Amino acid sequence: MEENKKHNAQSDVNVNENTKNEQLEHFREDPKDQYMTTDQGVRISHTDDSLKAGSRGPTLMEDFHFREKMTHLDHESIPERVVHARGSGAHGYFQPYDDTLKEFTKAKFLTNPNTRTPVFVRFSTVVGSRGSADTVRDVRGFAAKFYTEEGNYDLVGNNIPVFFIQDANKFADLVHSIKPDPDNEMPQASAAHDTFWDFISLMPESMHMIMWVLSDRAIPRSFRMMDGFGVHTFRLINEAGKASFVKFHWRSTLGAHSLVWDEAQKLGGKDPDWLRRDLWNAIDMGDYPEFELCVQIVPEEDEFKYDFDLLDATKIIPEELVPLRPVGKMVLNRNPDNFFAETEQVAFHPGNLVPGIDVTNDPLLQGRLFSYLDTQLNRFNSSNFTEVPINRPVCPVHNHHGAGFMRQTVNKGKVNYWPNSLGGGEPKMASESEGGYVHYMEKIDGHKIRARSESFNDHYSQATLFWNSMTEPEKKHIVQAAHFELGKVESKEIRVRMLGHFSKISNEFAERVAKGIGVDIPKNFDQKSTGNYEDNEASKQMKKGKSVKTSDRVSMEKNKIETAKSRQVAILLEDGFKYDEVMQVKRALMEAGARVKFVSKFHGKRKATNGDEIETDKSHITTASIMYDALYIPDGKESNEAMLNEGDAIHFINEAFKHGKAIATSGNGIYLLQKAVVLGVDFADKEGTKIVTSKGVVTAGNEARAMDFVASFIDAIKKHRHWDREEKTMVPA
Ligand code: HDE
Repeated sequence: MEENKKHNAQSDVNVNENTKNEQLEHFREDPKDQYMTTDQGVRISHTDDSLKAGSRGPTLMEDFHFREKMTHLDHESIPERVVHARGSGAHGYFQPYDDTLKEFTKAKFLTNPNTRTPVFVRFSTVVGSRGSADTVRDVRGFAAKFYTEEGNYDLVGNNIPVFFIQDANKFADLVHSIKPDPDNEMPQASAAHDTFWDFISLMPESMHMIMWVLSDRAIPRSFRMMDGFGVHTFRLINEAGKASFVKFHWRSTLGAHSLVWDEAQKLGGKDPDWLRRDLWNAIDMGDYPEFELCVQIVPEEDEFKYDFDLLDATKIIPEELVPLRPVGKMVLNRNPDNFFAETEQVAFHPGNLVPGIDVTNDPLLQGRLFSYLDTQLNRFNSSNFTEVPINRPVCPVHNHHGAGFMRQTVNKGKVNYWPNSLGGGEPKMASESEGGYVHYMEKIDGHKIRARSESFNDHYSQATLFWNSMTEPEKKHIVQAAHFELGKVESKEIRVRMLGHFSKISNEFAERVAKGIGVDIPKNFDQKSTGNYEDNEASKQMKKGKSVKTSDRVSMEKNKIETAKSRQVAILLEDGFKYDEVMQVKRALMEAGARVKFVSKFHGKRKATNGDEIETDKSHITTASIMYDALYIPDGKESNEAMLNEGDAIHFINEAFKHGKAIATSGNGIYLLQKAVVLGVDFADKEGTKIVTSKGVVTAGNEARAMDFVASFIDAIKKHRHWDREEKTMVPA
């Protein structure tokens, strides 16, 4: 039924999506069949030598082509974003499933299932500079620009549903503490240094966020495999003017999956573009990333019903209290044509709102409403950045902002003010019924005060909820992350303070962290927040509000989506493998949606036992096990024996094993796995008919049915990582 609805919604669409493409087309340059010209359109006859007075003489000032070319290069960069500098973008569309959200909002793009709204999404890391590695431990930005018929709407979110601080006035301090130190500009793209943990250890409000940042959420396997969150509570407004509170969520249809920390660090060196490349290749190959937009809706009258404040961005609304309601799907189906013009120049702003969506008084959101426009002015040096193609709305834009650097629009006539009679009073105002944006008329009554509400003054409950909702492997990863991060902190005082906070979250957690960082948990720890908190009636009401102690929905493991779609599988082989088996496995993997690469010692052709050949895609020099989700080693005595004598092949196997990846082999390959010191798993008898799956290692005797073998392998791939293998510490890699 639900599926049908989705299907029908796709067939009869008013493809607003094309409007954006046409709009952009005018600016898109295609060099096909064209001459190279100067910026003035003059054809260039030669671009490889500058104009000189004699072939050994000085360059002449009159060389307008050289001067123009050089000037362009000299001015090619714009200031990188102060945070979220490193990002990757993609085009796509959003389409609602049905019109049922009309009950809550009049925003057409959320309620008209016949409209596909074009979107541009930019994923990013936060801390590192533009050229930094993709796989560092960090929050990921998840910013979406919807080019709706009623103007641009930006949902500028993250892949973690809460934030470090409650008030925007602390943002500069947070950013300074986490960015490289001001004296030596180290470390790059990492929180693992004294200044960050010093700041955090004095900021109890950051504890919930810290738990998420130490968790595997902060090292996603792919931008396509992470969830997104609007973080703040926003408002939806319906046709009748009634408001409801709302939290926005993006759910990846591939599920949320992560790397292993060791893998993330190695990828940072071997392929710093890992996440960017993954997104680009997936779109290029037609594996379009998909995200379901969901909302949590809280009626206005329930504002004080919970034991946390909806305006506090360090809190989630547990889904057990308010379930997610699916709204529609976003599909990212087109790579940008030009990184600078699109991904670098796109300018997001949480204040880009359309009728039907409004903000709340969340003090973090309020600060953001100032910052984004301000930061764009620094980056673009002009308020005309809204005219850059990637930032232009698809609906008409008419106003009297007529000047400034690089103004594109040529406004006609004498009248550039309002009200006017000489211009016939146009462009005119729109009433609410004509689509005019009207701010929600919230009643405000209060003293001017530098303080927060007392209802913001609980910094540990949801950090505890997060810890208590994790599976054991997830807890283990959080502890290991804390060992790394705090292990890099030189000040013992800061480490002790962090243990104090951790003991308030969970004694078990604090004790496990303490073991790895060489300091003891402090007694009677009480680090007060630096904020001023003012008691009020609303806070009293919230103290008695509803809560939950755990929330299964915050665990990635408990919500794992099992799919082999777009998983990367390495096939390791040398001369003398069994051709038919390889082809059968490859075909089945591809049918399940996985992607396959042949890897051997060198690039070139490898010969099978029957004489057929396979061209390898990668050599051990150009790839590594960390670039794959699973490993298959085909049977073949000669091939397997060659690998036994190849350090790189053995390392590949060991590392894939250590990182919990699905591994499959049959016949002689079993002997290879055993010799490669794959420990603590059961193997099939290599001459038998049995298939054995043991902790994600699938082995089959050479009499086993190939199709059953592949099916077991695909099942193991679907599980993503087999953490039960981590129990073994004796894996060299
Ligand atoms: Fe941002 N943030 N932020 N942020 N943010 C920026 O704007 C800021 C916050 C987020 O791909 C900047 O254009 C303040 C929360 C994303 O281009 C800047 C505060 C969330 C991106 C800025 C926050 C975000 C940014 C830098 C606290 C999740 C990248 C460049 C009050 C809901 C967008 C720019 C892109 C970028 C300010 C906190 C998400 C400086 C003041 C919370 C995804 O304006």
